[in-house]
Amino acid sequence: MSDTILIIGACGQIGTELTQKLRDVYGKENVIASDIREGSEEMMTSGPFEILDATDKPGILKIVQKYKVTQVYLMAAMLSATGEKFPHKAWELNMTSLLGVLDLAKEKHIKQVYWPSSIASFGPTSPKINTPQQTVMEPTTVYGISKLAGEHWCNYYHEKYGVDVRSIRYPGIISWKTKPGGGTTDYAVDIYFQATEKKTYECFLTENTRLPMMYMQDAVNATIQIMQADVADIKTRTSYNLAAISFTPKEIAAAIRKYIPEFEISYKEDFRQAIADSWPQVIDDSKAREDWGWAHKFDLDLMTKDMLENLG
Ligand code: AKB
Repeated sequence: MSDTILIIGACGQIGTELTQKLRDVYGKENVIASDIREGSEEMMTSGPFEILDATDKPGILKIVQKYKVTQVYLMAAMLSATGEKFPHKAWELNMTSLLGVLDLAKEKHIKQVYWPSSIASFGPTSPKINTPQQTVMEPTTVYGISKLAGEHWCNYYHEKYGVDVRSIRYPGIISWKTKPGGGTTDYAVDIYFQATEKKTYECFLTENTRLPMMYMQDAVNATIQIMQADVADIKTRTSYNLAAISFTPKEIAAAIRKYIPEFEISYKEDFRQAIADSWPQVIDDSKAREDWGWAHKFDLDLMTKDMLENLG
């Protein structure tokens, strides 16, 4: 039997592009997009779409049964910066949605689950350079706490009930189709929009704040690759470190200046600086590369060229 996929949170930054790619790969009728509200015209017309609250387990089950869904990609989440403003809401959304979907897999309604973790699951006591797959993890944001707890719930459901759940710790994701909302790495998306629109950008992080990042095409490919990998190759059931590029605001501004020489950046840090300072700078993702063959394609220059071509 072929796979039928449900994406929860399909209208978010990653969900939007993941949905289109999955529709290309699996056929549009086999990929059901869902979100709490309607999405772009492309999203609504390129395949089935359902309004769905990620925390509503009976509502998810109804859709699973209606379409005979076999795989769920749970992309709905409240990110780091918004999570600090609404800690209880962040915990409620991030944990209730995950436990509901894991239960549906445990109850054998679905066969496979994808759930994203994040570099936010690390904290200030984790090594900052070449942060290993397994190390000290003491996150200081609610988002990070929910991601670390979620990783261990995934592992628990796998060990205890045999649930086939797979996960990646995403770095900051950069894209031009849909903007992210409420994250700390969002500056690396906004900077491209402002560079093309206004030729200037005021950054909320300081110039030498280095963070792990990745272009959307790489993130979408990694997500589908881990889900398609042979079950024997998935040896980590908490979440895999995943890396591509690491840069600072000063370095991304210099990369943009190669194409827009008059571009200017200024710096005015806000509360997101403390979040960024608590995260790794460079991630060691050798486990993902060894176990299921992960390899990134986009470096800073290639990504900058593609972003500016698409936004220009
Ligand atoms: C955020 O900044 O909160 C996210 C993330 C790194 O998970 N982009």
